[in-house]
Amino acid sequence: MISRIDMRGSLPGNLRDVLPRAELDVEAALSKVRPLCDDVRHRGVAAVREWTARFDGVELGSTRVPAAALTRALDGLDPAVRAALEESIRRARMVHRDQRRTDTLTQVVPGGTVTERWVPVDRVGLYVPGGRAVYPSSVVMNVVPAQEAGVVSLAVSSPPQADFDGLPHPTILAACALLGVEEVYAVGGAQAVAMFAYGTEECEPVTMVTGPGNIWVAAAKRLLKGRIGIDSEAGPTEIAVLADDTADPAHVAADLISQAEHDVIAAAVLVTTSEALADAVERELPAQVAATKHSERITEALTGRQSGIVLVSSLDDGLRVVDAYAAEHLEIQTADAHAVAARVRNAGAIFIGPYAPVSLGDYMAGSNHVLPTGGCACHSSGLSVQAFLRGIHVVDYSREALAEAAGHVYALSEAEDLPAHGAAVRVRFDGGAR
Ligand code: HSO
Ligand code: ZN
Repeated sequence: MISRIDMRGSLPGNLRDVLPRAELDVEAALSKVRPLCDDVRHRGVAAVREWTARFDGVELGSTRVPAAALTRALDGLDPAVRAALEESIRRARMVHRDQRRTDTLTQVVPGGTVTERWVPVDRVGLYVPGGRAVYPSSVVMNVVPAQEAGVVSLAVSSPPQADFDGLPHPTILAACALLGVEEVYAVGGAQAVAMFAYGTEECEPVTMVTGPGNIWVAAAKRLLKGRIGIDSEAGPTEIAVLADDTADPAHVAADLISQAEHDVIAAAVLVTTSEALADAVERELPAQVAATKHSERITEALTGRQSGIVLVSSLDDGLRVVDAYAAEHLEIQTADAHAVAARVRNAGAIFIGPYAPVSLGDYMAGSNHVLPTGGCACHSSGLSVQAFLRGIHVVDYSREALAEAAGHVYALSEAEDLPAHGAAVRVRFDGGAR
């Protein structure tokens, strides 16, 4: 069911191009999303309501979810799910609290210091998808780092569901309540991103929008980036597994299936030195897929061109392949997995050995599950406290320290033909004489 690429022998030079990968044409969606964003910009909440009626089939009264609905959702939450969410929040808080930055003061010269002061963004809008993907765990993964960064104003928006009286899914509302988020909107898609970016009569504009979403959400984020900060344009989920003959094929198959479960365009890639393992995983897959609930979606994901088994002749080659692929999630299922993992350069998150499956990271490891997709792990990291902070350089020089630097400033200002730059220093010492 899953395709196979044999790279034993020598690896192709254009590795990145020959590896299986889904393509998402966000650029094409931009032209559709632009008029919608402009409309929200000019007509505010009236436009948000109209686009919501059109796309979600819900006539909104207020776009804001009443506080009572949040309390009701929390009261109605299954106790086991509540306990799991609370534990997920506790573990994520532990990890993200350790990411907090302390200001650093550097004494550059006597009397001259630069302090890097870390300041959280003022207000964050978090988008939470609805429809097929109801992920309270993603509420946790976005809200916790923002809160630990010290963001004081945090709003969540999620599409209204006709089945739930035009409110977002109750599990999403309950997760917001558990996290202490009181400002929630029943708005989805690109109109939610536009609402956050421009503000409406019912929603103050934000400085940054984070959170996953479909192609329209990604397009709106790309369009409005600059006016607002964004985390990333989340693409379809990916798992890569680097395995040798010590890996358990049942585990490998289960882990590939677990991420294929997200979407028909999700990617599952096994990179292995062992043909026997490849054969065994191929035998495991149909049986495990048949036994699982979303078997159709999973089959489509596993048989799609974005998924496959890559055979390599050595672990060194395997590492080159997984580095070129730069997976969102990378599992290392090999002998001496710690040493192999230490050599990986490109991955959103790495899961070591037989007892760290990706689904642990999705919910309960304490790590963040908002990770770079589409190969972006070669230049970006997952969501963290750092994403919500700005480092501001605070420059503090005395008269003596400025005098000591003056000659160099003059030389560089002349070299760049910007004499007024030099003059701004000179004026402080000789009244501006040239
Ligand atoms: N694997 C997804 C996150 C997720 N899984 C949410 C289950 N719920 C992207 O990292
Ligand atoms: Zn997942």
